[in-house]
Amino acid sequence: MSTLTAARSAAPGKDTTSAGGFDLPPSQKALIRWNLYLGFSALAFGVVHGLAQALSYGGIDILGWFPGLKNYYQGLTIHGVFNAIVLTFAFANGFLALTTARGLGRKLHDGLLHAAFWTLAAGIALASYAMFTGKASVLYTFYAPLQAHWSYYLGLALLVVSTWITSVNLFITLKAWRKEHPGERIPLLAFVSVATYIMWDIASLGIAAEVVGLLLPWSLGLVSGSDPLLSRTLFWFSGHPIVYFWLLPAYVSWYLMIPKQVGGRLFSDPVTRVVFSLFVLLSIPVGFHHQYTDPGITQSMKVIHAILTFGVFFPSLITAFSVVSALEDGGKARGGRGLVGWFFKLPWGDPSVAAQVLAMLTFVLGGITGLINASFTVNRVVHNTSWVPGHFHMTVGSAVVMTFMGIAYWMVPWLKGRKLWGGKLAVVQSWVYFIGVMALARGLISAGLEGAPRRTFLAGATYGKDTWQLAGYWSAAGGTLMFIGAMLFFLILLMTVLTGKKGEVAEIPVTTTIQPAARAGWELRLDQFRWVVILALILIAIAYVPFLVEYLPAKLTVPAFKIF
Ligand code: HEM
Ligand SMILES: [Cu+2]
Repeated sequence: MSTLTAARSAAPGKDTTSAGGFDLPPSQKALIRWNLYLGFSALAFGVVHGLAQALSYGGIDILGWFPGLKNYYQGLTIHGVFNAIVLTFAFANGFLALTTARGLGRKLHDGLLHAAFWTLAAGIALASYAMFTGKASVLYTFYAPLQAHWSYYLGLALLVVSTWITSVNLFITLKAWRKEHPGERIPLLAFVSVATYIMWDIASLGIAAEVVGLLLPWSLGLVSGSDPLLSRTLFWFSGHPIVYFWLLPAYVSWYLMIPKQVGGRLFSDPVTRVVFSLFVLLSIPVGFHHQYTDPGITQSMKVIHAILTFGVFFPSLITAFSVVSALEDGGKARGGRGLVGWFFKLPWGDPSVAAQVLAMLTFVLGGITGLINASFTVNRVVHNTSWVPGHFHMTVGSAVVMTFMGIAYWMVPWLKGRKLWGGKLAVVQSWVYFIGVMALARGLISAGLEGAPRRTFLAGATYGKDTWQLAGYWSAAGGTLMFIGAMLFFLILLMTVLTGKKGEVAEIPVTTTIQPAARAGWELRLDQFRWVVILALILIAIAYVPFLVEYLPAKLTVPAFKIF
């Protein structure tokens, strides 16, 4: 009998992660909650300028509404940094700390939880100072030779350090658990959370080297020039895997929480472990796919990265299969019939579910457009056009952010001990944001195919094409709906925190698993992480060492550009 059938007949529906009734000390809950508050406050600032950007594609200029804003790029920098870096880091630090604790059934390290939070807060303060005073309008990619104030680089560095401190916290908690559970498999919820941070720890070394080794000394006047190609390469060493650092916390919820929330079960524990291990392995050696048009990198290296990029799509395909199978299991348990009938039987009235299932739908198109970006030749058609933000608002701008919103709908009540305020409004909120992002993406993508540039204040441009006009209206209308959807979310969150009914709140949702973890064989090695880390380092060496050997030492020759 296969393990699968054995599991079905033996123990269907057993929570394999830990006992229910889990709780954390109030001080730890408060810190985790403040991570979410900081992250979502950043989002609130970020989306305000998002509205201006979307309207600009429709030819409408509202920059005058922003007191103190010096130019479009200052706002666009805040939009990118706050949404894509601050929100995602703060959320991961809070959420995956909680899932690790829940998975292992134990509390976290107090001091490290504090240290991560305050480092994050200091990073936000420094980067905000630079951005809001107009000293860092260099966008969230901060390509040299554009130069920002040192406080911007130091602030971003501290944000990364806060994720490292969180990693140490997770590792220490895991180590303590291991001591008490020799020979046991790591509970799946903790495994996927720790794997996410291991991936990011390796990935973030590139950006750390760039900032500490090149940009920070340069902005302080300690070295005379910058090396644009080397800094771009180090940036994209981290810049591709960062998208998995955004996405994997969402996957943690899709794999292990949503099945429970819809009344279904996760298909397979071993498959889930393999998928997260594949992300550790394959997320990093693909950065040159952001540099297809850069000179100074050989064609063959770019091709290697292109091929590996299609490799990292594979675990995402397994994810699509796994997640849909869990949803189908839930929908059928709720009486859904036929090929698609189960989909409509999902608990669409639960705002946490609605937000996350809609998030998954946006990700289908986000993934497909990503494959187009990754294709060596087709990339030329869309490179640096508005197609690109069209693509990533269907990934990080919706699949990830809507999942975070959906998680917040149970997590903030759980952390705060208050019921969610405005449940029905929360469902409406998700639909408004969802329809908005689809319209925005429709506009940006079609304009991009007609050559409309990204990172351009089109409302003030003296050129344009007729075909950009209708597309621009789609973007403007979609962006406005997204903005309204985001504002509704903040309202619901604020009202929950301030006025939500006190009392019993639902437990943290954790799914049961149809196929349990293997008890013997090679799979046990996955829990040691070191094997997959060694393999990942080998792949990274293959992908980057030839370039570095040919290119180094750094050529610090290009003088700073300060346009704004
Ligand atoms: C109300 C919601 C939002 C609207 C209307 C919006 C709109 C836009 C538009 C039109 C652009 C293109 C600007 C240009 O290229 O000139 C853009 C860029 C961007 N957006 Fe959003 N966005 C929203 C939310 C988000 C969220 C939630 C995220 C991520 C979590 C995000 C991440 C980004 C990033 C990283 C960029 C690129 C910035 C750059 O080119 O440096 N956006 N957004
Ligand atoms: Cu990438």
